[in-house]
Amino acid sequence: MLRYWTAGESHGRGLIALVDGFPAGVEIDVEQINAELVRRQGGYGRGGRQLIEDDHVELLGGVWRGQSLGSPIALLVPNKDFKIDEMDDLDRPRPGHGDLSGSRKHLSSVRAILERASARETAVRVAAGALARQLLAPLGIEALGYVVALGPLEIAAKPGTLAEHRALRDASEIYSLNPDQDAEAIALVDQCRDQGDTLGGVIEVRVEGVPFGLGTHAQWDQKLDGRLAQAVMAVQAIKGVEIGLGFKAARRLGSQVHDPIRFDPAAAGGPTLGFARPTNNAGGIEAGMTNSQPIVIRAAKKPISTLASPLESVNLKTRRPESASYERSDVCAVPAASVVIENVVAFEIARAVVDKFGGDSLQEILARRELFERMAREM
Ligand code: EPS
Repeated sequence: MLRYWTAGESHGRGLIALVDGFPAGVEIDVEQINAELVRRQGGYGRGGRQLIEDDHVELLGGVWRGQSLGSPIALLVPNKDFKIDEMDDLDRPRPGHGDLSGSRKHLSSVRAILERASARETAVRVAAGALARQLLAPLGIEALGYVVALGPLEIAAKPGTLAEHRALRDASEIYSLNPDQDAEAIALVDQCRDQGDTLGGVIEVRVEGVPFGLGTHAQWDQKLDGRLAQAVMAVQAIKGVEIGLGFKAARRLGSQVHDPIRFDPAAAGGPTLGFARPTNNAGGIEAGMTNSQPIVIRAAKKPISTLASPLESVNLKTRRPESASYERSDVCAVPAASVVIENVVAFEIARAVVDKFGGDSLQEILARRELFERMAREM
């Protein structure tokens, strides 16, 4: 089974991920992982920490001569702002953060909680996801994440292919598919900064080139939609996840929700096996399995909970009312979160690929995918 764990604090020596079950024979390009880390540091609305950090990954094990070995892969993202031993505690828990619940749960300081709860940890989740994409690339599976709403501002995608969308997204400071709306979005972030407030938004990830049959209908904890929802919901500040039509499906009749099935013999040689779907309201997943249509998943990110104009709180020593503590923070990290979500989604798809086609080597995965599609075509 392909999986990973992370460790490390926001102001500790660094963040690590241990990726287990990664197949052998995958070309690993460290610069591609670093490019994702740089993207995560960017996007309009980020705070002072990103001016200090120069995020990059060090591969500590599992890769030799540029290829995965089939053994566990250890990734390190060092922290330049390593100062945990000199940092003060916080007395006034920030509403929305883990400060109050975590310090009660562990009978600890607030610092002991916030250092791990911080979204800094997402740097190494991005690294693990970017590694997993290098397994997906030879299979022709590609993920793209972008911002579709920033606070009240809806940002409609310009039409285009995945490659055109990638270029649009990379030209936008908001990481949206419509750079023409950047000025409006930037003005909104600036207004929030001036008011000492923060801004959330909605992120969409599309995965293309997905074969039939990733995930399963047979056991709840292996359904792909469930696994994706867990991976995305577990990203800091995410409060909602939708696949395909999501919540909109509940308000429509069945005839307006389900994607008709057609057969197009001209496409039978491709990953759809010729089964065409004129719509994709299912977001590429039916009964916990991929149906060869693009996977479409959306995440709602709440505004960051550290406010420059802090909310009402309580001093933990005196139990008296006081404003919440303030620590350096971002005004809007929605663009950065789109990088995180894109990469955690990619990791789950890679995990499902390994479950379906085997985990020992890329060569075997490629051969088994070809065999599977031939058998499914001929049945
Ligand atoms: C983050 C680094 C953190 C925060 C941010 C995410 O660095 P610092 O605490 O030193 O400023 O800027 O985390 C939060 C906003 C939060 O509330 O946890 C990063 O690298 O993404």
